[in-house]
Amino acid sequence: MCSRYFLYFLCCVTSSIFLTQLLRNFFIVLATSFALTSPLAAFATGHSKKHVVQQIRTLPFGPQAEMAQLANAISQNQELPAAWVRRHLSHARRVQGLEKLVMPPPTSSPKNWAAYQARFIEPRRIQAGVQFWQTHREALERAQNTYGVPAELVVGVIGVETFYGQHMGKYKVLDVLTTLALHFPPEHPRAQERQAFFKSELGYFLKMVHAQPKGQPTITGSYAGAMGWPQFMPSSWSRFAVDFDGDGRIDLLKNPVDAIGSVANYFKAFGWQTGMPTHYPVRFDESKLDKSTLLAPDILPSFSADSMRDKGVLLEAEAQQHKGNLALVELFNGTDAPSYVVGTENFYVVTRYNWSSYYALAVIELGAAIASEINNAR
Ligand SMILES: [Ca+2]
Repeated sequence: MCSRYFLYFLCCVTSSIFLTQLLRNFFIVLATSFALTSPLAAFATGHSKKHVVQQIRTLPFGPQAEMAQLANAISQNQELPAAWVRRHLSHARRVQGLEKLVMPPPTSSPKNWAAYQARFIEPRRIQAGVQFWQTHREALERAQNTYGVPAELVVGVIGVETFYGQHMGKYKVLDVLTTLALHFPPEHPRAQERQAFFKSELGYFLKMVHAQPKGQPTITGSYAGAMGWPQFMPSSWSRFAVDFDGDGRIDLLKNPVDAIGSVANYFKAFGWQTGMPTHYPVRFDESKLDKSTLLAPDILPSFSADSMRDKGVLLEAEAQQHKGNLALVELFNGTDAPSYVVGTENFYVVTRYNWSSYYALAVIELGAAIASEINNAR
């Protein structure tokens, strides 16, 4: 009897636990699906795309002779204590798969401006840019007055670089720069030059860490070592970053106001000319067109407006009056016909941030789209 009651009791308890668990699981599933489908829930929990990162695999570096040589060179170039440099470099880990990321894209895959444009000049990024502009209106206007660089260019850069601080990179900068300084892929067409560049950037990075009293080499950034809201490389941080909110520190990782001032200062330093347009639309007089001569200097402005006209370029009235040299910029659209614009010296200045005409035009068009929304809202 006793055992029969006990069995009955056990059965009841078990089914009640089972039922409780079933109900609990049901509510968990319900809650989870709400969290994943409701933008408000995602916002409240901070669950967003930026938290979904692929795993970064690292290994210890191999034999230490090269590392010791690198440490000595950095110590001398940057005037840092040798033991301090060695100690910091001993924490670096070799990032796997980086070699593939720094190789130029295969020539078999044609560049595609239309795809670039669709990726960067799209409603979500424009909306985030409008919000950024409204939040930092004072800093953007001050940067424009201080450096002569229009707010829309600064907003365009920060939008293309990091989607307004949302994608600043998850690689440890110490790891990627040490990996590229010691193991740059030799098959890269400019391997020697690039490897020297990353060695130098690692030096600037360690100098930066050394200058901060509590500096820890745990800063993260892109796979190439670019950091913060504006994705500055360490040498750019050292040369062009400014304390634009006046709190006594330069912080491009967490301070968008410092980022705004620093981007504007960067363009000023590279020769931005206030009031000059970046580019003009273009049509061709096919009967006179000498495209090979026009494209030979690539994006370096090399032709006056008159000289362009003689080579078959039809410019609108404002462009015909342009003082200074111009460049015919060709942008491929995959297998479709290329797009063309005429770039000014200011277009060339934008390419000093990232050496690509596709990048420059994306930054300019994103900034213009956001500026137009801002002006319409006034
Ligand atoms: Ca500051």
